[in-house]
Amino acid sequence: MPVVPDQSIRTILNHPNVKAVIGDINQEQQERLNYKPPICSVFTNKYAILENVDGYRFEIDKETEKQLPSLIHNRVQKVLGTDSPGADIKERYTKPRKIGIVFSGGPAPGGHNVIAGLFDAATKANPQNVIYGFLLGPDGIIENETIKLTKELIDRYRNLGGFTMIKTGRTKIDTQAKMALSRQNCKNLGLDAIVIVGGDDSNTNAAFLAQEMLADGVQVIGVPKTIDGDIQVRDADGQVLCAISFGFHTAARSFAKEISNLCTDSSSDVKYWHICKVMGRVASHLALEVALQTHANMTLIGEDLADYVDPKRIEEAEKAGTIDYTAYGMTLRHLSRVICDGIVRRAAVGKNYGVVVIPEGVLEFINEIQIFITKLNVIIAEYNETHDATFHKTFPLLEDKLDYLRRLARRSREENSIPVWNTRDDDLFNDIPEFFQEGLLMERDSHGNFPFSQVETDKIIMGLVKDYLHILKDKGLYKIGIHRDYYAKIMKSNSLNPDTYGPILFKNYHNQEEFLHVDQAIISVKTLKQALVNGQLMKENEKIPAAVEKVYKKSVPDFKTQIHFYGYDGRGSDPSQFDCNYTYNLGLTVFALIANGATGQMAAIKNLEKDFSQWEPIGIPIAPLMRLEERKAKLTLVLEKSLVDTDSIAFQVVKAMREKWLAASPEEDHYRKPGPIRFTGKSEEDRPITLVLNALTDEFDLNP
Ligand code: FBP
Repeated sequence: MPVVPDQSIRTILNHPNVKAVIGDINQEQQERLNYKPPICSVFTNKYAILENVDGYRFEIDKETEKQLPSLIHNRVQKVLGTDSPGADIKERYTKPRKIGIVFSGGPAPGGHNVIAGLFDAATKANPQNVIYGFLLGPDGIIENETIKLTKELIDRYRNLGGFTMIKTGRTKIDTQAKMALSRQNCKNLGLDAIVIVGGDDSNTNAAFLAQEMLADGVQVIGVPKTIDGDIQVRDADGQVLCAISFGFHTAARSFAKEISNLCTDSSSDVKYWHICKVMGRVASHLALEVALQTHANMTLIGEDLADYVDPKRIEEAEKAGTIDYTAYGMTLRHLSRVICDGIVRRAAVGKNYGVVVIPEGVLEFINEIQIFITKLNVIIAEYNETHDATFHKTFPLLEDKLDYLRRLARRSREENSIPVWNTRDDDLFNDIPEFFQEGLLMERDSHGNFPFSQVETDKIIMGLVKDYLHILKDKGLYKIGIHRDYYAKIMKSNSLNPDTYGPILFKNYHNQEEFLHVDQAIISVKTLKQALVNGQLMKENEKIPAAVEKVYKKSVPDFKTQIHFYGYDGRGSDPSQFDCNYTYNLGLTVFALIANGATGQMAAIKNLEKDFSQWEPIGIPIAPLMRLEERKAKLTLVLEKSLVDTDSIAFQVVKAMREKWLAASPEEDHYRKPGPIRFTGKSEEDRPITLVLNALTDEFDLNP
């Protein structure tokens, strides 16, 4: 290849056609940057005011009342628009302000638009208003790392994904020292308010900061962010205040696009089972939405597995007049059996391929694993509290950790106490594969959460599936169905009479099923020969007819998998229009709350499940939503995570469609193709399918 001289490459790079295609910003991105999200009608007025709304009820936790006395009686607030408020309101609304904003936890598509909405509303109210971005998450508040957010900077990120503008982090402001530094830094900056864009733990943190900073006159507002979709707020009577956190729709759409492509690929080369783990640390909302978007063959929903009881074993126990406690609660073994059942049934109709969706947090709902996680959480937290160095620093290697657990088990025997870790736990733990032991012993995050994304959940489950499929194969129960026409064609083209061999080869030859199933006893070429000899179709010393052997070999399944993880990719995706519009209006709502003196409130949009014209910006009180939960082995006040409601219409629809989407029948698969997130044009859906379905709740009574 001739070397291009420097001079020529410079000329090439300056060519307008080259410039047009190699620039950092492509046309799609330019369209995103230019896009102006529609605004809720209340924001078309010059001023936004707040009105306390009656008719919502919360069950207040005594402990929250004690710890957050100034916020516990906060009410739901509705944002209203006005052009002519009273002079005092006008003055308060337009007074110059300094506001700090921070991202906390994992990125979620739409975060930049929260900043853009806040900035636009703040500078519209008073061009002197200043917005600071705390860098790298809550560490930015503790360490006073900030940048002043300018219009130029914000304009570079409008409608774009990630938290790139100011980055994020997972630090929790959970000690007096960190709290004191945060207060001091906010005072030094002269802040009027801080906005915490985060998940359940970060919004919990927002409420505590709000209480703490009340004395300094610094307001704190939370924003419901997380792709996991587990911030969904209802009042005690089930009235929906926040149907979903931002970022969920984009992540689900992004995963669904990839998974739907795998459905297409897998049903084209018909040789792989694709195992897709999708993010969602605990709740399975993302997996549920992906199921609705793609109609993948099998989707596990953790919350559904948690409800599992083995009816057969209960019945047997009842007959025997005993109680079988192990019949309650899903086990990994049973789960692998459920998956195998689907695989075997599809194979029987010639489909030795398919797509399984596994939620990242599924292990949380498997009783036996949950017990390990809880026990190890306690052990690690207790160790960290009573020693100078942390558990993970002291025991960096798996062997060291196991040795510590062994010592605990031994001590439990000697002391005859009721220990967290006993010999039985130790024996069971030693039975699980090393990579899984390592996973279960991984360092918890600053909130004490178990890092599910780091655990090879799919490998654990699929390991068991593969083992069991081997057993089924050896028993002659896992076979690929042979199409009747194919069988007849092969036999005839080899001048063999299909009807002569059919009844010996297949157990269902005489019924009219489309797919023929090789007899259970035929599990090898040897047993095939035996069957043919016994059926007097050949002699012991003869060779099996090639066509017959070919048909048999076609019935022998090779279970091949491809493992995928969908998480960080979807989290970094550019937001869907739903998330762009949602987050921009959240930003406007944040300013309306701040400008009207609110604190300890979470900005939200009511009626997200309805048409945009019905969206209602509101402030939700965070404190009344808090519950005591065990974190790092201590009862701690947190915002309750919202799990998939197995009574919800969305789940019930998925459950009802399970058999159809498994498609263990000769008909075509029922895959749905959502396609990529489309920013322009009209064909993109305007809200998550889960929301569309659950919005019908009032129309149907599922539990009459
Ligand atoms: P947030 O709750 O902070 O939004 O993060 C959720 C999540 O995306 C989970 O789905 C996933 O388990 C986790 O973050 C991964 O965390 P990390 O970024 O620390 O690997």
